[in-house]
Amino acid sequence: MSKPLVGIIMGSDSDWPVMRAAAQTLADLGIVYEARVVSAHRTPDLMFEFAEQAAERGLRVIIAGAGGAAHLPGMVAAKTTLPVLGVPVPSRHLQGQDSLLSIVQMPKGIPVATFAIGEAGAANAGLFAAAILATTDSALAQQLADFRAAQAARVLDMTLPDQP
Ligand code: RP5
Repeated sequence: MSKPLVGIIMGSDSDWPVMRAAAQTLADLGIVYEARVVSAHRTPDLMFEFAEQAAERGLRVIIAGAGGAAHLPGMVAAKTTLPVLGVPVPSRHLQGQDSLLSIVQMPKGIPVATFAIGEAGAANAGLFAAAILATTDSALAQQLADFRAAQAARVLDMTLPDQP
């Protein structure tokens, strides 16, 4: 098994049902990934270790999902120059708006690319990670083009039944 190119991290196993969409997208494209729980406030030392070692372990992109006070993507981005893609996970009380705002409002100097709240954001983060890797992998670029063509074909095939 080759080394993972994308690291998917999240603050809790409760984030996995959402973050699984990123993993599925990468798996569908044949991209080797790793997925694990790393919490900014509950395992801060592990978070720093993960971020510090990510590039030397061969990761090229990090996807970080978090809910509520979503400091995980920002703190990881502060400790690595790898691109960090943040996914706001829906939270219990504010439905992920807190996650979204706290990930997207990174102060100047340390960027986190921020995606939509929830599963669509996780899937798009997977696609965006693939697009980053595809800049140096023409076979993957072709796979992404094929994915889009198949998606377009599905839409072109759509019909609307029971029209009054
Ligand atoms: C965050 O707290 C996690 O990213 C999760 O979205 C949220 C709730 O965590 P649990 O209470 O479900 O473990 O750190």
